[in-house]
Parts: sequence; C-alpha cells; structure tokens
Amino acid sequence: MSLLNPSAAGLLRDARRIVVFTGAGISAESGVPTFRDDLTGLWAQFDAQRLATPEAFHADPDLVWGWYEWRRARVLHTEPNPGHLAAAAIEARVPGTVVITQNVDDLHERAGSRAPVHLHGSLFAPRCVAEAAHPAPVPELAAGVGEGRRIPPPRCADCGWLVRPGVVWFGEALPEAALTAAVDAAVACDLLLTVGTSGVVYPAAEIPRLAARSGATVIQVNPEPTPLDRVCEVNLRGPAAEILPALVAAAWKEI
Ligand code: BV8
Repeated sequence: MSLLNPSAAGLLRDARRIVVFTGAGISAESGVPTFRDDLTGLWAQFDAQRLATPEAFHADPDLVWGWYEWRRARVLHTEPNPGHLAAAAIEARVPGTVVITQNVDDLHERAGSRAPVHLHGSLFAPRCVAEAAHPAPVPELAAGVGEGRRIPPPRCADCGWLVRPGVVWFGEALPEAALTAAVDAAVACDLLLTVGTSGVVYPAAEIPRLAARSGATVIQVNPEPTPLDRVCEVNLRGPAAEILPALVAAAWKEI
C-alpha cells in the first residue's frame, strides 16, 4: 500500500536495515560512461552488450582487453562523486547497511564504503581464463590505453593461459557468494534505495523486486523512468550526485 505523500527523508531516517543498490548511473557524474551510453572512439562501432561476453574475448582478446583497460584508465583518472559519498554516509550512520553494486569500478570503495557487494565483478580483479583460482596482478596501464586501442592481455603466471578481466560477462553466472549476500540483504532489509540502474539486467535486476516482495520500501533515484518504477514507493527523479546527498542531509538534519 503506498504511503500518502511519503517523505523519502523520513523513510530513510526511520529505516533500520538499509540496502543501497547501485548501477552505472551513480558513477555517471564521475565521468564514467553508463553501460548504455554510446561507446566512443574505437568502441563506437560496438555494442557494450556484445563486447561484454566470453565469445567477444575469445574472438578478439586484444580488443576486449583493450576496452576494459580503457575503462579502468578512465576510472583511475576520476574521483567518487557526492552520490558515492552519500552512500558511504548512510553506511556510517546506520550499522548493517549493505551497498550492492552492479558496477565494476572502485568508486564506492574510494568513497569509504567498507565492503560493497560486487555482483558483476571488478575492473581491478583480473584472473586467469582457465582457472578462476588463479588471480592475476593488476597490470600497469599500457601506453596509449587512454586513446582506446587493442592491447594484448597478459599471461597467467601460474599456467600460461590468457588473463581476462575479473568481471561477469553476459551468459556467465554471477559469483555465488556475492549473489547470496545480495539476496540475503534484500530479503532482510526494510528499505532499499535503487540508484542509477536501468533495472533490465538479470538476475541483478531482481534484487530491488525481491526487497519489495519481502516487505521493504523501495526508493528509486534516477533521472529517467525504469521498469523498477512499479516496485518503488518513491521515485526521486534526478541525478544521484544531487539527490542522494540532499536525501541524507534531509533525513538526519531533521533530527
Ligand atoms: C546470467 C559487467 C546465467 C561487465 C554486466 C533472466 C534471468 C537471468 C539471466 C537473464 C534473464 N534474462 C536474460 C538474461 C541474460 C542476461 C541479461 O540479463 N540480459 C539482459 C540484457 C536482458 N543476464 C546475464 O547474462 C547474467 N548472467 O544470467 O547467467 C547463468 C547461470 C548459471 C550458469 C551460467 C550462466 C550476467 C549479467 C551480467 C553482465 N555484466 N556488467 C561490464 O561491466 O563490462 S551488466 C552491465 O549492464 C552492468 O553491470 C549493469 O548490471 C547492467 C545494466 O547497466 P546499469 O548499471 O543499469 O547501467 P545502464 O547503463 O543500463 O543504466 C544506467 C542508468 O542510470 C539509466 O537508468 C540512467 O537513466 C541512469 N542514470 C544516468 N545518469 C544518472 C543516472 N542515475 C542517477 N544519476 C545519474 N547522474
């Protein structure tokens, strides 16, 4: 049942078990393109969804590794924005808050979030193609990576196979521990903030829906409507870097 004129700040202030669920939109104002932003330069001719697959990597490892290194370079040259900082502020204020992200950047960590749950892996966790148990060192960025170029991936020091990005590609299973932690947090929470996601990639997109089914209140922060509108109690239309800090200030300034 919708609360009449719910006060999002009041909902946040009164919540005891909070999940902050984020997608590429929370990193947009740090200058990191969202997953659906048109790709530029060398990647302009490709569709992200087709590049983010094992098939694409096996067909052209240098192209796909070059794309991920280009993305990693962009993340290294940017900073967390007030949206990431607000998520960390909620964590600091409400013990037990869980940040769950679909993003592969490290901006939540750099904003102070203790242990974000990475449903789709990380740009900073390369690993052996053959053996997930063979983590690989994060390499130095190759010369010219910023312009977007093909870069041959390194080789695994343990077995000599190619090293791949430590992300979850389309058609790959999510890391079991991360998915279990996300599901447990969604079922247990009383408030879930879904921030900057199109809510169309599964099974991650199921998390806000699961929280709603489990009785939590869901608040969405996104400039655009998404399929998650229908499970949200409150839709805050606008950019995360503006809305989230204002929400946190309103929630706890009122005390
Ligand atoms: C799997 C890592 C099975 C890589 C990514 C039903 C159930 C299960 C699976 C499926 C299913 N139906 C279809 C599938 C298959 C597929 C899928 O969901 N396809 C979609 C396209 C329909 N799912 C999979 O393949 C998953 N695996 O199911 O495996 C399996 C099981 C067992 C054994 C073997 C196999 C794996 C999916 C993971 C793919 N990897 N990322 C990389 O980053 O390169 S997904 C990638 O896209 C992101 O991580 C994210 O999760 C997803 C969507 O991106 P968003 O974060 O939402 O970003 P997006 O650009 O879409 O939207 C940005 C939003 O921000 C917008 O709404 C915009 O309005 C908003 N915004 C913009 N600016 C701002 C803002 N918001 C706030 N402030 C702003 N300033």
